[in-house]
Amino acid sequence: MALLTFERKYRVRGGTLLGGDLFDFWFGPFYVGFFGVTTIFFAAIGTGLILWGAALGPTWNPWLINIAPPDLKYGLGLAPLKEGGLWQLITVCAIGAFVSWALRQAEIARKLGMGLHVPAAYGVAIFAYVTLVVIRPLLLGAWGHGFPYGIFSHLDWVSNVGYQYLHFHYNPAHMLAVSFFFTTTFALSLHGSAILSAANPKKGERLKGAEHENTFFRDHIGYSIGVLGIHRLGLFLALSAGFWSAVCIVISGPFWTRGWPEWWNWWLDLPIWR
Ligand code: UQ1
Repeated sequence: MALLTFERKYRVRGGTLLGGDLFDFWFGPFYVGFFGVTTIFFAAIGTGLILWGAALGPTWNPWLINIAPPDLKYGLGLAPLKEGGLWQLITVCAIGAFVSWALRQAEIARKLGMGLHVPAAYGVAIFAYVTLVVIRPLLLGAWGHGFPYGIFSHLDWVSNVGYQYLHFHYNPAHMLAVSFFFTTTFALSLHGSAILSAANPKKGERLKGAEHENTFFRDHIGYSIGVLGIHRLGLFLALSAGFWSAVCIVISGPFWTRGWPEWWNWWLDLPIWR
């Protein structure tokens, strides 16, 4: 079935989670849906608040614009708008927009009778963000533990929080996260190159498929995970990277307050060395 025919056939009502038929239509190529409307709503208000916060600041240099979370003295309460309240509202809008977007993905997947893998995967990215700006600040007792919204300022935050634990690379969950990020890029480069080498032949050459891909890896390393398996592995690796990233920061402070190198003393203290 040609793509245009397919889209006409599958552009049908149903599969919505909320709002019934109300927003169940397309705007040009885009599905609207209840959660398309809520995404636009939160994204527009959030962007407006960011512009307001930027206007209050000393610069319009995009690298240097900074919207900071409240001072620690405000604890888990609401702060005045110009003292972190904007950051709090922007955070609400961001989470509203991200969750709306995930639910729009879920509605489209349901409409097409597909699995919910895409919204589940995107949900892990949302989880990592929510861990930084909600879960960890809640556990530490102040919104001021969230990261500031700004390009350089959030990099400075990462650097400062890292050095607060002396050497973040000794955080075992950080080690796992980094390893998963590297393995993800390695797997995608293997997979992308495998697909292009088979499915993008020179003019006049024959298209190759799964048999060639499987045989390449069996000849090369004695094992092929298969054309479905490589996508399962890729999803697992990528979600693990995001998951362990969230774990590595949420345990820093709430679970471990000293330098991360010191955490490894449990190894040096094992009775086998005595
Ligand atoms: C692989 O086995 C495979 O199946 C045929 C692919 O699909 C085309 C791949 O892209 C890759 C990279 C592999 C090799 C992966 C492992 C874990 C052996």
